[in-house]
Formats: sequence, C-alpha cells, structure tokens
Amino acid sequence: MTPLLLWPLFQFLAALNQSPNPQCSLKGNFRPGFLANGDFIIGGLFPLHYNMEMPDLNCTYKPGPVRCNGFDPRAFRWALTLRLAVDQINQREDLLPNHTLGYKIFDSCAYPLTGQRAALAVLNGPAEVNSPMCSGSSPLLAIVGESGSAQSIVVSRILRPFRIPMISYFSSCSCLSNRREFPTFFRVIPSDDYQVKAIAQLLLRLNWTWVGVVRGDHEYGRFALQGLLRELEGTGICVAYQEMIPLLYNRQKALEIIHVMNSSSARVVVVFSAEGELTPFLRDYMEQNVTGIQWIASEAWVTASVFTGSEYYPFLGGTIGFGIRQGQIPGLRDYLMTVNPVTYPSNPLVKKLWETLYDCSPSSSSSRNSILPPCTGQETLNKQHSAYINTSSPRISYNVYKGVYAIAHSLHNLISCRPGRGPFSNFSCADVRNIYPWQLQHYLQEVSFTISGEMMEFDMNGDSIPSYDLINWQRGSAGNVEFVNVGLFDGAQDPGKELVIQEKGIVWAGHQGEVLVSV
Ligand code: TCR
Repeated sequence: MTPLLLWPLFQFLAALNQSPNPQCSLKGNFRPGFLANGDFIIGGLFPLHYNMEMPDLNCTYKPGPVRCNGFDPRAFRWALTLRLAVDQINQREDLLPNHTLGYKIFDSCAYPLTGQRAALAVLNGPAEVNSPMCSGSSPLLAIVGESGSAQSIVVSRILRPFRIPMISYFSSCSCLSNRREFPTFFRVIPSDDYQVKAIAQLLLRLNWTWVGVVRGDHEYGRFALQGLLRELEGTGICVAYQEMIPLLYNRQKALEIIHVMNSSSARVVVVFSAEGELTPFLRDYMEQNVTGIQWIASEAWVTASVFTGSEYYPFLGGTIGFGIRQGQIPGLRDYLMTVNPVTYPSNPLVKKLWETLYDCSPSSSSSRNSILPPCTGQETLNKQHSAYINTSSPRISYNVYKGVYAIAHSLHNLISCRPGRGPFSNFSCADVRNIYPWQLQHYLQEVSFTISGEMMEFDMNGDSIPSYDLINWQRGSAGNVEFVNVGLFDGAQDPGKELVIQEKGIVWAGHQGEVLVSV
C-alpha cells in the first residue's frame, strides 16, 4: 500500500481513538510534557530524561511501563524554546495571521525505544483526560525532533507511512541525508559530513600537513574518520596515525595511544569523540604530563562544559574546533525565568526541574513520598543553574527555534497559495481546513527565509545550509577554559570562501601567539 493510501486509514484510526467525550485518555498512561491547542499542531520530541529503565520482559506477566530517569534541564530548555517560538509566532501579525499554532511535546527519554513510544504518542492524537485537545483536535502537521541520530532514524521510519515531515535539531549523522530511506526527514543541524569538510579546510589553511587522528569506538568516530580521510585525499595533508579509544575504557590502551601521540612528529591531533569517553582519556593524558599538542576538537566535545575547569587549561588551552552555530533567540532568558512551580503548579516536569536544580520538592503533597526536603518557595534561578538558564550562546535551542520558524514560514506560504496557481495537481492549493502533512512537506522543501541574520533553506535531502562557529579554548579570568568564537564556516558562501578565521584572536596550544608547525 502506498503511504498516500494509508493516510485516510490513519485518520480513521485516529478518529476512533478520539472519543467525543472528555473521558478520552492516552493509551499506556503516557503523559505529554506540554500541550496547547491551535489550528495546526506541531509535535515536539525532546530527551527530557537522559536515561531509561527497561521493565522486566520475562513474558510471564504484563511488563510494567518503561521508566525514564535523570531529568535533563538542558533538553527542557529546548522544549521551552519550542513553546516560546510558537507563542511568538502566534502573536505576530505578519506570520500566519488569523491562524494559531499548537503543540504536543513528549519526552523521548534519549533512547530509540522510548523515542518510538513518544512518536506514537504524538501521532495518537488526544492527550490527557479533560484536555481541550481530547475531542476534535487539530491535525498534526509536522514534528520538531528527534535529538540523537539513532532516535531520529526510528522516528522517521514511524512517520514515513503518514508522510509527516520531521525537523531534527540535533541529529547530525550523514546517514540521515539519504532521501530514499528517510523521505520526510529534515534537519537544522549540519550533517557531520560538513564538519570534516570544515576541518580539512582548517588544516589546509593553517598548513598543518602532518596530523594524527584519535576517535571513539562508535559510528560517529568511524564515519568521521572515513569522511576526513576522504576530504584529505589529494590535498597533501597526511595522517601520521589513527588511534581508537576503546568502548570499554582501558588504561593500558590509553597509555599506548598517548605514547604514540607524544612520540610522533605530528603535533596536531584531531579527536572525534564524545565528552564522556574522553574524560578518562584526558585524565590519563594529563597525568603523563604531555604538552605541546595542538588539539582539534570535534563538534561533540568542542563546547563540553566538563572540560572548563582550570586543571584542563595547561593541557587543552588553545584547542580549536567547529561547534554548532549560535544564534539569537529574543526573549528566551526572560521566558525561562517565568517557569516555576507557582506558575505551573500541576506540571510534573516543572516539579522535576525544581527537584533537579534545588534538590528540594516543590509541592507539599509530593514531599510526603519524596526523599527531598520541601522547597522554601524562595528558590531563584541564577548562574549556577547554567544547564537550564545559560542562554548566552544558544546552539541547539537556536536550532529548535529555527525548526519551528521553518514550519511556520512553510505554513504561511501554504496558506497564501493562490487558487489556480498552486503547486499541486491542476495547479490546486491545499485546503486550509484540511491540510495533509505531505502538502506541508512540499512547502518545507521550498521554504526560504532569514533568521538571526542567517539564510534558512533545505536542500533536496532535507539538509539545511551548514554553518559552524570556529571555537577556541582560551584562558578565562579564573584560569578556567573559555570558549571563544574565532571564526565561522558558512556553507552559504562560494566554495573556498566558506571558512573565515580571525587568526589574530586565536590562542594556540601552549598559550602561544603563533601557529604551531606540524609538517
Ligand atoms: N549529533 C549527534 C550526537 C551529538 C552529541 C553532541 C553527543 C551531537 N553533538 C555533543 C554529545 C555531545 C550531534 C547525533 O546523535 O546525531
């Protein structure tokens, strides 16, 4: 059956699922994070918890629900950014006038299995008992999500038969650029392929022709290394060594890698790794007292807050790498500050935010079964709660913001369609009272707008114009590491002009004013 034929069936099933009275409830007791009705609904999938506990699946009794643990304030900020963007768009008169956007935000719990569940919950229509969205809710037209590539792959496969477009803010695997496999997938984060292009250009520009590569033992590391080798072909840049940090950390192996790094005449090392696995490796590296290495950090660790301590600076100061481009989100900080258990007394996520940030339990009823002491009500958000409140250089939040605006601009164009000049059969337009998600996809594919001074468009694979900030690790006032923007990789520029480096502003490894030589 073609996806198009499945669509009415899906609507029928969805209608069955929506009982007309307010008694409707979500199957599986899976509660949404946030809901708001509107003429058009956007789904949101965010890893509001970073861990899950699988129920016992021994098949002798009904398994319990999957439990999500470890509330993540950063992902909560991403979810609130979606709400902020929707609120702002709903107030604008020039974008989607006379129409409102609504949203359904679900916790994907950072795993493919739970991401799948969240995607089904978004699809399943109604949400809570007594929710205004219980009966006759508006159609779901697109999803902003998912975070990790593994989750996006699963979600994309679920959405495929319904032709519902999704826009990921965090999935960078180049595998997702395959339109045949992921026909409704879009993203506002560059594919990792562009990262290796940018790194290759950086090496060329700085005349680093003799470099080492260290990577983690996973797809990210493998794809990135392959990509870099491909990009370096014919450039005259040679790879002195390729090393892999084992998945199960092994000190002996780490010391061997450090020995290779130290004894090689290549002074520059590119590291494709996630921050978690790099932490023990760097600890061992620092213990060996090796210096004089210029690190090139991959996007996954170039802005990792775990490495900002002053103990890292002597060894990692001068590190350089490409991070997701930051942008402006007007009003985000003020918006985040309005969220507290008083303004949202019945929202369990807000309660979890408070529990995570202040180690106290906000409501008196819950304090009885909570091990945390009750909150005083005087708790205020400040710098120390940076995972939630740090909005100085939004990167992923900015991607979420861009994603929502991409949907809004596309819908705006769809609604502005002139009968007889439309893009569909016989030059018809979409029926605004009954828009199909695939019709929105058409407009997403064509959308073009400017946001935070940046041009936003999708190519045929659903990839947006890649842009990265060039980030350099410099010494902060307390001897800590500070991430300073020293350039840009802007894929909107002509080939050869994409990389702009403010060389004078860069601090190199060993706190030197000059580029180190590695030839
Ligand atoms: N997208 C990756 C995961 C990932 C990540 C990171 C993990 C990215 N950046 C930084 C830890 C830290 C980019 C994915 O799954 O596609």
